[in-house]
Amino acid sequence: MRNKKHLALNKTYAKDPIAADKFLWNRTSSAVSRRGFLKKSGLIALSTALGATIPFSRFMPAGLIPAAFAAEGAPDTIVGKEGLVILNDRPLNAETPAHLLNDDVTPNRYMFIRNNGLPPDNLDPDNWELEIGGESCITPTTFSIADLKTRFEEVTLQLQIECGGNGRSEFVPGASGNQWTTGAIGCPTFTGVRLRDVLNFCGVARNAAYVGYYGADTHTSGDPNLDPISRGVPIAKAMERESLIAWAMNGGDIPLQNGHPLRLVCGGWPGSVSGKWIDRIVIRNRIHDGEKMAPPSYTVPALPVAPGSRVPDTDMRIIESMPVKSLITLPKSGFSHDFRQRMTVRGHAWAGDDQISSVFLSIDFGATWLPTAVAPAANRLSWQTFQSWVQFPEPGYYEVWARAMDNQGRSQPMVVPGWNPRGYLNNACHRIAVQAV
Ligand SMILES: Nc1nc2c(c(=O)[nH]1)N[C@H]1C(S)=C(S)[C@@H](COP(=O)(O)O)O[C@H]1N2
Ligand SMILES: [Mo]
Repeated sequence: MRNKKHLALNKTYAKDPIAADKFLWNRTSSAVSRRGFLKKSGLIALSTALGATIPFSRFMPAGLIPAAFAAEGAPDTIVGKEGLVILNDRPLNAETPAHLLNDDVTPNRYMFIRNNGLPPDNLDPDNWELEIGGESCITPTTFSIADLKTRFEEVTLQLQIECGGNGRSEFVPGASGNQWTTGAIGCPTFTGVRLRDVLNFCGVARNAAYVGYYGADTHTSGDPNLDPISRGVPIAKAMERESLIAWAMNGGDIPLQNGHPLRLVCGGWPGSVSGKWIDRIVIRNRIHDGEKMAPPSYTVPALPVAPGSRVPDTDMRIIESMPVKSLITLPKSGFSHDFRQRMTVRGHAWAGDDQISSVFLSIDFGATWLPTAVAPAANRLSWQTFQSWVQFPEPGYYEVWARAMDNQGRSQPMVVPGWNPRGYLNNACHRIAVQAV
């Protein structure tokens, strides 16, 4: 339980992003129910920290940082990631509010953080080693980052990374895990080398089936024999020209929390396949069997199930390409707008391995839909920006809904789709509230 002493520590550690991780104060998933109310445990912790009970606690929104603490200097922010909403502090998980994702290319500070364990500290990029091996690797080889830079062609691509659990908070019955709303998505540029160039250099055996990664982060238990996560992709996805081993994000170092000094990026698939802090890649002759490869992690029922069902592992399939989705990033939900003026609406749409063919907007709860201008993708596996304007007929409360369609003719559902035990793949339409005045 955190007390005032720890809060004071926050201020000191706030200068040091690594240490700040360990002393972040915020709602933790255990202290807050999925409906957003403070649970008893969270309430006790909060009251202890405040030194007083909270008579109206039942009205207190879960994300609220008591003014008493806010005055001390917002202890809940991640240095270099201000504005992100922290969902869990150990491991650190933080999502980006929709309106902060308005940039065409997601800046480093607005890239969400999804950690399964604790990031490495005291890392030394100059002496970082990436080992390529596995039973289907012909010549296992170890590379420094300098080796990668000199031996292989450098590539820069804009690539979307979306956590498989983005949107989890909307499933009923709820699923355990971080209660992501809409903000576990980002699309920065990454610079590195093609994974396939490195794999081919080391020799890919004919029986190669899968490529798995290991990272230098540690399990929250502190047990050095446990991996927080070790996932991967089928060999075909690994060999795509957009699958990268990256050392830079938006032209600078990858932020520590996003995988500095080296990460894998396999865009369009659940973010969990894009390993951070990677120090080992294995070419496997079977489906990789690292941590969180097996059900229920990152798997969904092969066939639809009734909400709340218990699904046997054998009926679960590994999530591959992510579904079509869109996000309204301008204006911010809750915006107040002069109804006599047109209102610009902007956002992004993406569709896993596929492209977006159209994005439509509705201001009348889906009765009618207006087309938008959808910009071409910077490259394959990059989200696409849409823009249009709407005009409200009279003052009042409106919602703007966005609905994207991919080039396979698949569209977003209006309501939360296919319930699954762990709450993955919610691609329901995004909607924002607008007050026309
Ligand atoms: N080593 C390592 N790699 C990892 C993770 C992790 O916890 N450890 N999290 C994965 C998950 S579940 C996601 S969604 C993405 C998130 O990337 P980001 O934190 O840079 O947004 O990283 C993936 N790679
Ligand atoms: Mo994820």
